[in-house]
Amino acid sequence: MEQENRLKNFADKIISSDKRSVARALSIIENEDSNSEELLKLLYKHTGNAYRIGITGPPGAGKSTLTNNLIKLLKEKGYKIGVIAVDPTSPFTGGALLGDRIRMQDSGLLEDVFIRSMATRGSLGGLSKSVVEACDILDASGKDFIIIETVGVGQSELDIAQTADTTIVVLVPESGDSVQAMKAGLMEIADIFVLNKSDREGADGIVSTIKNIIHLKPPSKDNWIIEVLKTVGSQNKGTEELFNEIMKHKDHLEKTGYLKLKRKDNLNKKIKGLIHNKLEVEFWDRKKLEFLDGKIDDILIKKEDPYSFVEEITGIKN
Ligand SMILES: Nc1nc2c(ncn2[C@@H]2O[C@H](COP(=O)(O)OP(=O)(O)OP(=O)(O)O)[C@@H](O)[C@H]2O)c(=O)[nH]1
Ligand SMILES: [Mg+2]
Repeated sequence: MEQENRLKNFADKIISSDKRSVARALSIIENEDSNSEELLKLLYKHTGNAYRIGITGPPGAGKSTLTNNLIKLLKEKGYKIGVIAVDPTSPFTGGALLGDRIRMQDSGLLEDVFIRSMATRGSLGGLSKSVVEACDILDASGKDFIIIETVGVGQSELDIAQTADTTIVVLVPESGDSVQAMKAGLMEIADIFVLNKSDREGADGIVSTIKNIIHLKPPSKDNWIIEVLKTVGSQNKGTEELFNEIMKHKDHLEKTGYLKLKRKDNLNKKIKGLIHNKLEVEFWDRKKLEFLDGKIDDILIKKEDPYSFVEEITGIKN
């Protein structure tokens, strides 16, 4: 009972936008603390008001720089902003990471802006789950916009991007980039393309290439036309245009009813994901793990097959 009250007070503080409580809640989520679900239950009613913007693209494309520019602009317009930066795990980007923090701190000092980095640890599914839950916390705390920065290299990043209402894919004028992006599935998820570092040579050529690729794609169900914008993040050029395009997409999604549809679809996936996790965690008790350990060598040397084993351990026949 006392525990229940404490959690309720905690949730109320988050809803009233208390920065320290929001920070604590994000740690609880990130550590997959046992309290996290109880907290999320209390906050659920208060989510759904923030507009979620995903920014993804290859390492070093300028995602943090653009995020920083957007934060400043949104802030000037009087919006409350939350940012989740999903750290790349690659040790090669360690230096850039530190740079991220420094640049982001610029905006971190602003009122009504909450910035948090999250580490890519644990399982892949675990990461996107924590990131989405972190967004829910920021959402419940009354943010108008939430920006999620991820490096567009893996499946979990694509999952995260798909939970955003508007996904921005950032590319740069470097050879092979657009081809790489296609391979990484970034073409599939982009609502807006940004060619950053367009102060560099070859920018217009890449813009044409991206436009050609977009034209080859079948039109999206909601008939949204994907634009390719040029920015120079380091000079804060093109930020206003990017903001306008985001708002245009937001407006489009709202008017066509696709925002609701997209969120419903995400909710459906989320519930299925939660069930999947619950069942899996519950399933693998010590006895079953030992049972698998005892059998794995026999399966390896083909004395038994994995399908029969699964039938046996689950008791579910085909
Ligand atoms: N020339 C040029 N440099 C830029 C531009 N935008 C950003 N940069 C620089 O590019 C470097 C990488 O920028 P970040 O914003 O950290 O890129 P990122 O995509 O967030 O990088 P990761 O998070 O490490 O994947 C920094 O040194 C920026 O100053 C631009 O428009 N032109
Ligand atoms: Mg970054």
